[in-house]
Amino acid sequence: MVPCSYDPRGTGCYHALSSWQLARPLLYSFRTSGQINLRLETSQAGTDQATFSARGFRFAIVASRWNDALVSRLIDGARDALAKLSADQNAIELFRVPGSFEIPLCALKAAESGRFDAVICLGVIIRGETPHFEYIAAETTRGIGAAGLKTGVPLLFGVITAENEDQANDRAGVKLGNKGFEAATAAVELVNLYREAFGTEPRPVGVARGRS
Ligand code: RBF
Repeated sequence: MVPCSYDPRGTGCYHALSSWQLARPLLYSFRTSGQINLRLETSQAGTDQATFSARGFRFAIVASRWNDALVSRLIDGARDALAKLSADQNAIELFRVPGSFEIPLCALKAAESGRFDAVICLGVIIRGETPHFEYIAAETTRGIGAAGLKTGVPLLFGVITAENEDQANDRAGVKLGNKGFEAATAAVELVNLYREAFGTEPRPVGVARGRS
């Protein structure tokens, strides 16, 4: 049971978290205090508790303009998640690029700038009548993954690849959650995980950490 819902259009109740998140051995629950409880699902439920918050971390959102009506809803979802988790509003920067194909390079530059703890990539790719869909989707996915591995900065994949507009619509806040909200939530989880597990500190506001 996930008590958090994301329903900007008021079309009904559904979970903000996708099935893969629900299937994981971690339970998420949002609190009004702007923190997420992360609980390991064990027979001793409640004993392994960690809490995470976006406070003090800096986030870039890289979003395409192609399919703008849908992508704008992903951006709203991402902003909403970060606000719920107490991110500073001036710690979020939005970069718009023409299409999803351009997301990886902009995300790489954002990650390399040293100004962000995580980069949230948002786009909508809809299958058309030509093979472009395959090429753009594959290159966008590969490029975002490569940028994350190259820089060591968590890059979140909030790019919808859909057969048609209805499918994309469902994933941009109508029936199947909002992939922007989910990507931003995952970003906050990761920056907290990396700080806890590997001691990666948040980047001080206004101080760029250059490439070494
Ligand atoms: N960009 C998207 O983000 N989503 C799309 O569904 C999409 N479809 C495209 C279909 C065609 C035939 C072309 C030529 C481009 C498409 N793009 C799409 C734009 C692409 O990501 C990129 O911005 C442009 O190709 C310019 O490099």
